[in-house]
Amino acid sequence: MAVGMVLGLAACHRHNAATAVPWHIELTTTPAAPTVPGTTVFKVLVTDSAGQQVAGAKVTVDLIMVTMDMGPNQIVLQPQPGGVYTGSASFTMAGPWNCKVTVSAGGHTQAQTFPFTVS
Ligand SMILES: [Cu+2]
Repeated sequence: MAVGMVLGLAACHRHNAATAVPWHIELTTTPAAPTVPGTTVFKVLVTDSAGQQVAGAKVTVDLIMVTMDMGPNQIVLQPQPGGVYTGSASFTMAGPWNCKVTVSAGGHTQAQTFPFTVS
């Protein structure tokens, strides 16, 4: 008796970029605990689901205060070697913030939010 195998999931969705989604988005900041006043450096590493670096992406970071509307505060990160993107910005108030990282490449856009407490 033949045993049927269903392999359809692996090919269910393709994008132009030769990267397997979903991506893994990793954010590190310097300093790790941001302060006001102060400048925070944002470093984002993007890898695909196969562990390969995602280069040539547009990466933005939106700083969104959780407890009130502080207005838009978005930076566009600059590409570095190795699927890394960096930039710097300043938080405008102490308290709870969300850093929304948005990555776009090859027709795929993926966002991830990282919470920070700014002191
Ligand atoms: Cu505020």
